[in-house]
Amino acid sequence: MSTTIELIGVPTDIGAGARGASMGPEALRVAGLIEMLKNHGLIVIDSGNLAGPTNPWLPPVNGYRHLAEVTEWNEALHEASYAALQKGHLPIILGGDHCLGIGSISAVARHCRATGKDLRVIWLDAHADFNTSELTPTGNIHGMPVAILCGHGPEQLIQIGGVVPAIDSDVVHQIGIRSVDEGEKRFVHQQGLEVFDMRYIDEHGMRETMARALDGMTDNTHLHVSFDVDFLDPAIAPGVATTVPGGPTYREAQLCMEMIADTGRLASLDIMEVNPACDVKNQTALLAVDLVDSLFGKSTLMRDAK
Ligand code: 6HN
Ligand code: MN
Ligand code: MN
Ligand code: MN
Repeated sequence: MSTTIELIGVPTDIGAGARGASMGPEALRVAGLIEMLKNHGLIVIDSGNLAGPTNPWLPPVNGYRHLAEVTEWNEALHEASYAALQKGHLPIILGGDHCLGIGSISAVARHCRATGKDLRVIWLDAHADFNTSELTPTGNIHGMPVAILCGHGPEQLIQIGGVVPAIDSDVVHQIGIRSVDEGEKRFVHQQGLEVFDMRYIDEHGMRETMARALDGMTDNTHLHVSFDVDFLDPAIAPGVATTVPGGPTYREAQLCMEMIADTGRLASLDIMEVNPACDVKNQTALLAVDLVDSLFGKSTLMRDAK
C-alpha cells in the first residue's frame, strides 16, 4: 500500500437531488480524517478543495440535470486524481455527491491501463447508480456514474479519461444494494454487474459476501473502494440525502472494511454523499472516519494485540 495519502476535496452537490453534499469535504476534515490517517503512520497531503461551477438548481434537460456542470467538475477531478496516482499517492476523494465517481474511477482506470494493473472496484452503496437518461426517474446524474463508466451515457461524460468504456462492467462489485429503479434493475442484469444486495447479505452474512467480492485478487490488483455513505443503515448514518432503510449495521460495516483492509490492496478511495445538512452533530462524518480507520487496518481484535 502507498504510504502517502492525498486528500482531494470536491465540494459540490451538482449531481444530486438535494443540496448539501457540497459541505461533505469539510465535515470529513472536521471529523478528524487527517489525524486518523496520520495515526496509521501515513503521510497525508491535503490538497484542499477543487473549484468548479456553482449549483444552478435547474430541472433536468433531456434526462440529465446539470450535465454541463457535472462534466466540468468531473473533468477537474479526473485530472487531479490522475496526477495524484502518477505521483504514487493514494488518493482519497472527499465528496461531494456520487456523480464524482465518474472523474475518480476514470482516472484510476487510466492509471491501471498505463501501469498494467488489474482494476477492481468495490462499490458500497444502497443504490446501483446504473441509470441512463432513458431509465432515470429523476435526471440526477449521481444515479448514473456506474453506467457512465461502463460506457452508457452522454458523450462528454463517457469519454472522460480517453477510452470508452472507461471500465468493463465485470470489474465492479456492488455491496449493500437495496434501492434500484425498475428499468435500472433490468439494465444491471443485462450488463452482468456483480451485485451483492441486502438479501444476499441477509442470507449469507457479510463475511461470505466480502470473501466473494474480494475473491481472485492478485498482487497486481489495484483495489478502488467507492463508499457512498448511504450504504450504511440510516439508524447509524442519517447524514445523507438518499437514506434507504435496511442497510448494514455498525458491525457489518466494520467487518466489510476490515476484510478489505486484510487484502492489503487498497489503492484509491471515494467517500461520497456525506450531507451535513441532513446530519446530527456530524455523526455520519464521524462514522465514516471510524470506518475508514478500519479500512486502513485499525483492528480491535484481541488476536492482533502485539
Ligand atoms: N446515490 N436511483 C435514484 C436516482 O435518482 O437515480 C437514486 C440515486 C441515488 C444516487 O445515492 O449516489
Ligand atoms: Mn451512490
Ligand atoms: Mn446511494
Ligand atoms: Mn468477482
